[in-house]
Amino acid sequence: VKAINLTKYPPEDDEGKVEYKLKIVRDNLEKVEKLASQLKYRLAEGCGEAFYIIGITDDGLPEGLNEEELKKSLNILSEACRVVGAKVLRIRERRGRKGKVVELLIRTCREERPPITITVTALGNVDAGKSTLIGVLTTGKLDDGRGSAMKMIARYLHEVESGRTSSIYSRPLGFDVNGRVVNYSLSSPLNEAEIYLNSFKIISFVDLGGHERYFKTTLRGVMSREPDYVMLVIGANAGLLKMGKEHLGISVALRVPLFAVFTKMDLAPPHVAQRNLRDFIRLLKMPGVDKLPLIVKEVDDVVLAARHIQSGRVVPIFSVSNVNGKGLDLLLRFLNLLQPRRRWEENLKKPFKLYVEDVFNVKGVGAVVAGLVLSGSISEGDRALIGPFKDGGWREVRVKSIHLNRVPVHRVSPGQYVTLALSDISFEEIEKGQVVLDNRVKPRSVTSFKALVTILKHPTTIKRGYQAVFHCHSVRSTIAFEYMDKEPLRTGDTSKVELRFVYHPWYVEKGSIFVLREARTKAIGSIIDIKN
Ligand SMILES: Nc1nc2c(ncn2[C@@H]2O[C@H](COP(=O)(O)OP(=O)(O)O)[C@@H](O)[C@H]2O)c(=O)[nH]1
Ligand SMILES: [Mg+2]
Repeated sequence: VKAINLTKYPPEDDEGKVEYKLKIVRDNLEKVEKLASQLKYRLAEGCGEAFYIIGITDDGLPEGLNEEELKKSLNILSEACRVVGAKVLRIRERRGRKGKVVELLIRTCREERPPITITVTALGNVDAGKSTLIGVLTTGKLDDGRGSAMKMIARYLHEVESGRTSSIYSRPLGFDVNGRVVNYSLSSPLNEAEIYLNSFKIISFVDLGGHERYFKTTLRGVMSREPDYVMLVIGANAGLLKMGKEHLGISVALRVPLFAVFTKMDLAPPHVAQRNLRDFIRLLKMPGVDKLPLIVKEVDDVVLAARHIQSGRVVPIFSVSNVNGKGLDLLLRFLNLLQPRRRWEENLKKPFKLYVEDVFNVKGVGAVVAGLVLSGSISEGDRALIGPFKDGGWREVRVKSIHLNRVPVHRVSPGQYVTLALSDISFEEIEKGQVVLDNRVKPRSVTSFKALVTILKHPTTIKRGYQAVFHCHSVRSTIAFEYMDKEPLRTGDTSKVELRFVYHPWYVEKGSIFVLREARTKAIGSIIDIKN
């Protein structure tokens, strides 16, 4: 395995949101213009956010600048920022060969753009402190160790929520251009509409709300919301228990980068917290998991953590107390710097696609479906297809209205978790796992497909005819093994297989990653071909 050097900068990339500058000098006015247009490009690449590192060469060598050179460089860069309407934040400083190297975060302050949204799913054992941590982070009010943070959330939600019930829910944490938490300045810190309107970046925390004990809900939380990151929460006094280990396994298997938060630092005796941290680190380094722990102790580590977590190899580890607030500042700084993993804009030109994760019957409105927009966009009044139904058929429906973060909107785009009110169909007819598609596509109702499957765990052997539950996006359905290149299959085996949906056709695509599960069996696979 290739080692990652956390303190070295890789050579500069022409694409992307990171720019290196050794020194910025003013020769004439044109220079600022040129700098501004380059900045605009970097900002566009980062959806309104860019990183500038001053004092290093394009090869990533930290030369460093003296105070005078640095001041001049920053002045010119600030001018360029004014031209494009952006803000500069200094996030990290270190010594180079001849002086300082400064890392900057630049954000556009233009109002029109929607906030960058990053989905973080909280996993970990029941009682680890997940809901409390999310509550404390999103309200800014500390917990009393007896569940007060959650009770407070319930009170706030009573004000803003209209009795929506769902096993999985999300809570937004908004940051403004200056990296300040928007929630804390609101009279109701969980007012989604206000957060959405005032934030530059939103961390949308997904909480399984007590359902983390069920493998299938956990999978749903990780698969259908396509999180950018998993936040593995561990009680410092109890350590990573059995369920937490299972959650770590799921995140690793699905290749979702993760960070860990040890809570209850106020409660755990230091030697117990130390031992549990050591055990967790040992687990991270085990073959098959193969991660690089990064213990975050100071601001410097935060910047490294936010940069390197994206590789999927590095696992930043935080230690906090939800009761005395210790460590939360570093975690908040980290969240403010966290980058979206997926470039959703690339999916904008593709046909509309949304898997139905939830169905509601709303009084006076009718059938409402909720799900993540995976590609394309849809507007109020548009027609769309929904299906497949049990007989393989599809139905045309009309989108009556759209809600995003409880705010009515006319149009939605990829990466947004939305609800669509549909007409020409009734609530009873819709099933979770169906897909809403652009009505110009001719969708296939898939019954069989070829896949590459790896058996993560199975007590005996798998032969033809074996059945398990297939999980992909929000599809949950029984499949049967029709054929396998290698028969029988045992734990650790990887093989090409043919799978068939036993009771119901579904819409799945080549390249989709799925999980198979049955009693004590777990397997992961990817679809390589659709059969008809
Ligand atoms: N002393 C202390 N108690 C905490 C802390 N975080 C959570 N708790 C308490 O631990 C209990 C379980 O927390 P909860 O958020 O429900 O855990 P979840 O099941 O992972 O969502 C609650 O009574 C919290 O008040 C902490 O940092 N310190
Ligand atoms: Mg909870």
